[in-house]
Amino acid sequence: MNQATALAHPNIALVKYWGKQTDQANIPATPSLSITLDTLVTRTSVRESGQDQIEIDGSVVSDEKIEDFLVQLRAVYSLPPLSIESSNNFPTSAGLASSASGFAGLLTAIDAAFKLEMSASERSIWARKGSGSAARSIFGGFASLDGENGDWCARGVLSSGAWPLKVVIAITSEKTKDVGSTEGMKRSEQTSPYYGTWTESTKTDHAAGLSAISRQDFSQLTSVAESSCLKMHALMLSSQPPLFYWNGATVETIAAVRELQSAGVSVFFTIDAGPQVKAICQEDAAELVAERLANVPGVLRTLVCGLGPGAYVDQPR
Ligand code: 2P0
Repeated sequence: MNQATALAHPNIALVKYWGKQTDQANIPATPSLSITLDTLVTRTSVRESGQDQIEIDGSVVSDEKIEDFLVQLRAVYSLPPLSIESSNNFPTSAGLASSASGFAGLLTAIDAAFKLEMSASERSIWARKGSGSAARSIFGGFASLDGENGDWCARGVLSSGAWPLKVVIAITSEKTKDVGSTEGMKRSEQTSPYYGTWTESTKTDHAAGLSAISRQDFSQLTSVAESSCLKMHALMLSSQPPLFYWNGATVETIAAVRELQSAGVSVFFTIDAGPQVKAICQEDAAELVAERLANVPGVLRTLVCGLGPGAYVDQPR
């Protein structure tokens, strides 16, 4: 029986991907830079079965994105019907990048179960076809998703151990988001007057972010990452109808990060397509940042993560 289990971690973008060059195959309109987390994990098991069945967090679901992904894979590889079981130890579809770890893990498990012998770059290209950000979760530490080597593919740019930053996640809502990223990106492209400026300026941010990471320059990374995040949210707000992912606690948490910065703490914030705030900080500041953010009114709880590995197969013992 062909079967395998893979573990994959979500990643948080520091320079954001928002917009596609083409709907098909998820070619991003912007290069992006991310950090892969530890602690948060998606565990995905795949096995040959009588018919396709997808189970997420214990419930059988019909998931169009996964079904489309399997159609694309089967156009190239001969795969039998699959039973897929995926579970997250964190809220699904709430701006914590569950589709990134989901597709990175699913592809890694399929590659292992059916001995497709893909390289990491090939796995990244395939994971991207499932969900753009999933391309980056194939790699650990700091990853870049760009089109520099032809087909858009992620690559590792710095290992997790080389610059062991911490991420404090302030959870401000456990609700599933109203507008998914794929639909939101399309809306921004079709309606925001700022879309062209966004895609152009992200190229500059990506180069500046790569340079900050290679020099481990925290203050440069702070400036690039906060600017990329706020520009993406400005783009979202300028879409029609507006994409408004924040709540009151999101804003309060940004204010708390600003206070910490004023007190000399090395920390910056980023926010994705959801209301959670991710505060990235130097290792020695993590405890203080977590304590401060836990006390922000409206923050339900905080999670503290380090940087983690790329998607990998769980070897049976
Ligand atoms: C990112 N996000 O770079 C950006 C920032 C959310 C905000 O990538 O349509 O779920 O499946 O390619 O990967 C979320 O988008 O979207 C995302 P699709 P995906 O992390």
